Amino acid sequence: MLDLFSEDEPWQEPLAEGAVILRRRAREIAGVLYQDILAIEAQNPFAHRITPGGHRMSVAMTNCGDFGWSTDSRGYQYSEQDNQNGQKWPPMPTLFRSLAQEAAHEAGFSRFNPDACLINRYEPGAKLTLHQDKDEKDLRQPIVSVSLGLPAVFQFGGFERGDSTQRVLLEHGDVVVWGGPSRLRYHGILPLKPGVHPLVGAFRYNLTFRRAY
Ligand code: MD3
Ligand code: FE
Repeated sequence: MLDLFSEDEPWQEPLAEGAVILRRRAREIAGVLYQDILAIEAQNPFAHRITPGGHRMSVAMTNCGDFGWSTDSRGYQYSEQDNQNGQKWPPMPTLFRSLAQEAAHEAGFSRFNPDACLINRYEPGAKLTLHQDKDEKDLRQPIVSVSLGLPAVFQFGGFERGDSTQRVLLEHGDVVVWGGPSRLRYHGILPLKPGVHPLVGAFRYNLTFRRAY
């Protein structure tokens, strides 16, 4: 049969100015990415942080790279050490860095060199409320996100919290590059539906590659 469009191959979906979804882009390397996540977890376990407002986050987090993002009673920040154990973050695996750089390049950002990778782990019911990512020094640098495991409904809003949002399903292997004007849009993740993924079990993982400094 003539195969005009195969879902085995990655494809691009423009989402908004500066934002493009590279569907399934990380599928073939997902197994290795997952093993890398488990090795990072062994050095720096996932933790549910407490926000400055005193709320326990439903998403569990760890980081790798020169800097890691975390939150505690003092606020939100990037730091070279984990404030929970005083240790440096595990190094960013070579495959993580090359995936992020290639994806950014494919989306038109040729000089992206991340110094931080935040790893979010969602269990069923876990969510991320609408927020902006603006703790990074140079907001002209994009963010690259990689989704693994269970699917999630992503909310993509405008430049003010109350702006209307569009909903986009992010699935296993999807990579998204968020730059240009989209960099400061509000976004979030709706509560994860229960399920079991053949590679990662009852979780969704999201890697976000950033240039913190
Ligand atoms: C749009 N993570 O870690 S990834 C985050 O799926 C975060 O865990 C979500 O939002 C997750 O900050 C969403 C998609 C994403 C990441 C960063 C963005 C979308 C973005 C930055 C600016 C605009
Ligand atoms: Fe975010």
